[in-house]
Amino acid sequence: MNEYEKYYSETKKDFRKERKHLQSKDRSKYKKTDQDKIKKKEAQEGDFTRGRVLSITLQGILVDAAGVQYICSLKGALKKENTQLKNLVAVGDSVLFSPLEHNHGSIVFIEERKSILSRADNLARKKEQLIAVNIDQVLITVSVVLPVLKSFIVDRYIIAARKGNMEPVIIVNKIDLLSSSPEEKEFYEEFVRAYRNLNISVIPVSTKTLEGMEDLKKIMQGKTSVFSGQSGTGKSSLINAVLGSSFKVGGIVGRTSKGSHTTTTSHLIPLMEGGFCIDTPGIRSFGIWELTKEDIQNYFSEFLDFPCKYLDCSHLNEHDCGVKIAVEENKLSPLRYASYVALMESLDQKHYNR
Ligand SMILES: Nc1nc2c(ncn2[C@@H]2O[C@H](COP(=O)(O)OP(=O)(O)OP(=O)(O)O)[C@@H](O)[C@H]2O)c(=O)[nH]1
Ligand SMILES: [Mg+2]
Ligand SMILES: [Zn+2]
Repeated sequence: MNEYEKYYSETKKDFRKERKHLQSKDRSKYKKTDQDKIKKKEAQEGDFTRGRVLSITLQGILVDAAGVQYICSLKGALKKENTQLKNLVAVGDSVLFSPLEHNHGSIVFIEERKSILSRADNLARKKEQLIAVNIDQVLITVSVVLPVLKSFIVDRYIIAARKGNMEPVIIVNKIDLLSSSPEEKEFYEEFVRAYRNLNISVIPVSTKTLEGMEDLKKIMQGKTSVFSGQSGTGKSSLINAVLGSSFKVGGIVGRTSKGSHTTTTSHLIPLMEGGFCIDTPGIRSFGIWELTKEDIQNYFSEFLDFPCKYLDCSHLNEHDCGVKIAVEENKLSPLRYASYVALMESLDQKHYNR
C-alpha cells in the first residue's frame, strides 16, 4: 500500500489508528526546515490556521494545513448561518480553523468560493448540492488514438470549464502511439496548433514512455486540478503517474458515500509538489455541462469577424453566410467550423429527444 491508498483506506473502525499513523508520517515527511516554518507562518491568520478541506467523512471534515491534517467540525454559529446550501462546507473549501488537541480543529470561517461544481440534477431544487469547490483548472484529457482525437468533444469541455470559472488545459495522451502515418501526424499537429492559437495550454504526454510528465506536473503545481475527458483516454493512468502510485481512482469514489446524501463523494488529493488533484468523475455530471446556443456562439467568437446576410444567421444552412465563405477561403479553421456544426447539431438532437 502506498501513501495515498493508506490515506483513503480509513474506515470507521481503523480511523483512529490510521490517523496516528498519518501523524507520525507527517512528522517524518515534513521536517521542521526553515521553509516549512515560513509555510506554517503563512497559514496562520491571527489565532486561526488556514487550511483546505480534503474530504468530508462521517468522522469529520478532513482539513490540510501546510501538509498537516486535522479533523475538524463546524463551529456552532457557522452551522446556523446558512440554510440554503445542503452542504455548508464542501470539498475544496478554503477555511480558517482553530487547532485543538490531537489534530482536531474547529472551523470558524469559510472563504468565498472561486468556482463551484454542483450536481446537474439538483439545480432545480432549492438546496444546491456541492460536490467540489475552488477548482482552478480542468485537465481535458484526450488521446491521439484509441479513442481518436475529437475536436468538438474538447470544445464541449472547454465551454463547460469556462462556464464554471475554471481554466481549460488540454492533455494529449498516448503520444507513444502516434504512428508514422503522415495523415495522422498532420492531424495531430493541426489539433495542437489550433488550440495553442486560442491561448489554451496543450500538453502532449505518454504514461507509457513518461514523455511530457514533467510538463504535466509543472502545470499542476500549486493548483487544484480535475481530470476530465472521454472514457479510455487515460485519466486514471495519468493520475497514477502523477501520484506515483497504483491507486485506483475510481475505486474510492462512493466508498465514503454510505449514509450521506450524496451519491458522489469527492476527495482532494494533496500533491507532493504542492497543489491538489480531485478524483471526481469529471465535469459531465455537473450543472455547467448543460449547453445553450449562446454558450456555443460565445465560444466561437472569431466568427464575428465575418458578417452574414442575416443577423441571426446560424452559419449552418443559410445562403450568403460570411462564416461559411470564410471557411471556404481558408480564413477560418475548418477544424473549428466542423466542431461548431457538431455542437450546434447536438443541441438540435437534444431538442428532438425531449
Ligand atoms: N499506449 C498507451 N496507452 C495508454 C496510455 N495511457 C493509458 N493507456 C491505456 O489506455 C487504457 C485506458 O486508460 P485509463 O487510464 O483506464 O483511462 P480512463 O480515462 O481512466 O478511462 P475511464 O476510467 O473509463 O474514464 C488503458 O488500457 C491504459 O493502459 C499511454 O500513454 N499510451
Ligand atoms: Mg478511469
Ligand atoms: Zn452565417
